[in-house]
Amino acid sequence: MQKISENYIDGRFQPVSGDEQAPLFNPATEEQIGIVRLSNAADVDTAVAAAKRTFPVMAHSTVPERIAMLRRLADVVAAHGDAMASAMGQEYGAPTYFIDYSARRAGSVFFDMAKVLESYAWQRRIGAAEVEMRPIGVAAAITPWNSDFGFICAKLATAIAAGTSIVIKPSEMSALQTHVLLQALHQADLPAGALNIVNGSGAVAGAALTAHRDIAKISFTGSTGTGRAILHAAAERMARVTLELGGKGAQIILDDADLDTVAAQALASGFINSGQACIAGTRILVPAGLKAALQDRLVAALDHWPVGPASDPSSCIGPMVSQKQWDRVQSYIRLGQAEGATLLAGGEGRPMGLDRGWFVRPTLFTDVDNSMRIAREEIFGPVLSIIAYQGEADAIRIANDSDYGLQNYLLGTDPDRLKRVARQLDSGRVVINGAAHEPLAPFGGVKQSGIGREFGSFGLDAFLEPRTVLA
Ligand code: TXE
Repeated sequence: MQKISENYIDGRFQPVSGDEQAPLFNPATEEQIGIVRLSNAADVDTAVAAAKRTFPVMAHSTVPERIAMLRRLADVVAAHGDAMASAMGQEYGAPTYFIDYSARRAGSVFFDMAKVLESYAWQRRIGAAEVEMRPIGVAAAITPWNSDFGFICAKLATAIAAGTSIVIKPSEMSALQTHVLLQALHQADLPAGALNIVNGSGAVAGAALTAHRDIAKISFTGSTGTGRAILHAAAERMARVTLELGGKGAQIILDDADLDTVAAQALASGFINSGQACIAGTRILVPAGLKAALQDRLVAALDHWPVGPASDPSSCIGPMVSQKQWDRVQSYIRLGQAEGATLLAGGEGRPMGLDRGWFVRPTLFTDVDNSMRIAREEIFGPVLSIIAYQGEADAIRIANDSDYGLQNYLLGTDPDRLKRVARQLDSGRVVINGAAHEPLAPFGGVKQSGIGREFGSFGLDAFLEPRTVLA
């Protein structure tokens, strides 16, 4: 059993002084595989003080120096791809395809940010004014458990590119993965104090970090409820925030779509990362006249989504991260039935043959009305709702009738129509026919999906403040 009892502060591993601990589990076996010591407010103070001391060093670094740091980070993370993949499988249980995407490609975000720096306009002339983009101050990042490496690397890359130092509090449920990543990051030889990572709970270390007077910027990915609490904490001193929160994406299937292709695509977007993804397309909107035909195809396509542990490379859906998340998904499956939705596939309990582990049966609800809670709330598991619509305008209305607005999906054949519908959707992103992720394009949501954008130059802007000089 692995014991994680150190933070990474000021360029070295330092013992956690807090005396609380939390167990770490393999979600596929429910066995305890580790234990992490949780930081207290004093540990957070130490980390913020180190970041504050180093801030001037980072702020005065040149763009070529930052590009060199980002390239070193990319190299060391790439070199640890196998160790990261193994930790992610053990502690999170992600299926192989997601591990390949998330753990083995985590370092690419550093290259992406280096690319942004090559052409970023730090000095701009606007009429008679000279505008200079300046690092915002010491940054904090709080990250969740559903893609530990991805979130940590993306936020770190942005901080380095901006010339700020950063304190990161990852999820307490991802301590083994974070530990492996840190072995890599340590080798990048960043200025001591540029990167600090504290293990700890949200309630203690997370709250201490977000309330800290020396933190000028908070970048958070996680639940909408916690995002709201962070926004309150930041308001006190007007700290800047980027919040990447929940989602309830719609997948609009237009009436000219090829249903065979669409069924496979809809499951891929709905079950991504075992359904534990803010970008999942969990509401499948289908023309009423095509509903029965699509349902048949969706049920047939479920055969391509076997559930199992990360150790089985054929698994496409892994376990939920924790007992708490498993219970939450089960409660939504019960709720859907109580609300009057029809269970088309799946249901409560574990899939056949998987008696241990927090595995969920991939579940399709149909006859769902968009006012039902299963259509309005983020479930964060492989549970999808099929909703029938009457005409294009109705589809757009239903898609936009949501408290969330992170990522919607469109499936159809007429390119002009797809673009026209996309422009009417109220979300930070719209993905047409399974188009690939564009790493430099802005990512983030509207409404309760969050505030601000990450990635590319938009992400960098959010770690900078313009100063205007009029002469
Ligand atoms: O999230 P939390 P949880 C959603 C998803 C999931 C639900 C609950 O719907 O079912 O949230 O997951 C830290 N001050 N998403 O409870 O609590 C916490 O320690 C500061 C969406 O795990 O938001 C962790 O590091 N920090 C999502 C991080 O916040 C606090 C990803 C996320 O945990 C804190 C994960 C506090 N008061 C869950 N309380 C996405 N957008 O992808 C907690 N934290």
